[in-house]
Amino acid sequence: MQHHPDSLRPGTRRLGAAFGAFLGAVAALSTAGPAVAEVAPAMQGLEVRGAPEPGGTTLQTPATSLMEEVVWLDNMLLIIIVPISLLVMALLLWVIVFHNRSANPTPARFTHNSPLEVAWTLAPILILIVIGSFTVPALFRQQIMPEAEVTIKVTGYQWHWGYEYVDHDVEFLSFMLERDELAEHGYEDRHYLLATDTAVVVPVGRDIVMQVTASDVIHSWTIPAFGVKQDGVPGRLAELWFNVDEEGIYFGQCSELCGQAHAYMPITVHAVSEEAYIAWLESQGAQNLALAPGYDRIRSAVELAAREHAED
Ligand SMILES: [Cu+2]
Repeated sequence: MQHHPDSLRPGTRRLGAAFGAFLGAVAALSTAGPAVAEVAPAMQGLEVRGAPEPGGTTLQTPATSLMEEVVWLDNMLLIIIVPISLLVMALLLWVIVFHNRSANPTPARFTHNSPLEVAWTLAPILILIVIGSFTVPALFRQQIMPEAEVTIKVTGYQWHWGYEYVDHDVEFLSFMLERDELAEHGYEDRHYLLATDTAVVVPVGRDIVMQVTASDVIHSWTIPAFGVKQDGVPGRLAELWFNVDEEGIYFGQCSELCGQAHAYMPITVHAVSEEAYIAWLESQGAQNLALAPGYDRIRSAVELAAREHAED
C-alpha cells in the first residue's frame, strides 16, 4: 500500500481544504495546500521513549504517574497470583499422585467440611478486598479529570485520527507514514505502523485532557507509556487525562477493532518543553495563545531579552 486509496480516507476531502498544510502527501491527493514534509522544529532532538521493544514482554516504561501506578499494580498482582497458582497446581498434583484409582482405591465418603469451606470462601474475599483497596483508588485517579491545562479533542475516523486543540482553533489530521516516508519525517524503519505524518504535541508537566470521540465506528485512543486508553464512540465525548514526565516521542495504536485498516491508524505524541509547545502552537497559527500553559512567563521573558538586547 504505497498511499491509501482515497476510499480509505472519507474525511480527507471534507477536511482537506482546512488542513491541507498538515497533510503532506495527502494534500497532493485532495485539495490545494503546500506539502509539508520536513520535521517541524518542535520535534527535532526528541528521543523515542514510548515504543514497543523487539522481544519485549513487560509493560512499557512509564511516562506518567498513572502508568507508574499501573506498573506497580501489575507487579503487586503478580506477587499475589503466583503463590495462588502454585498452590492450585500443587493441590492438583497432590490429587493426581495420591488420590488416583490405583493409589487410593477406596475414596473417602464425606462431602462437607465446614471449616475448610468457610476458609476457602473467606480467603478469596479477603484477597479481593486487598486488591480492590489498591485498584479502585487507582481507577478514580485515572477517571476523575483534573482541571485541564491543555484540552485536545481527538476523533477516530476510518482510518486515521483527527485532532483539535479546542482553545486554540488548531485542527489537523494524522495519517500513518508509509515505510518510504519514515526517514523524511525523522523516524526509523522500526517505527513503521507507529509513526504518523502529524503528531499530537503536548507540553511536559502539564495536565492534558483528551476528549475522545469517533465519527463512524468505535475506535480507541491509547498511549501505552501514559497508561491511558479510551474508546471513542460516535456521538459521545469521553475523556482521559495524562501528565507526561519527560520529553520524548510516544507511540500508540488504535485499540478497538474498527475495520479493514484498523492496524494502519497509529498514534504519535510528541511531549516537548513549554517553550517548544508554544513555538509549535505559533507555527500552527494558533488563536488565544495566552491560554497556553506558561505563555506569559515564556513570551514575556523572550520580549524582555529582546528589549535588553536592543538597549545594548
Ligand atoms: Cu480505529
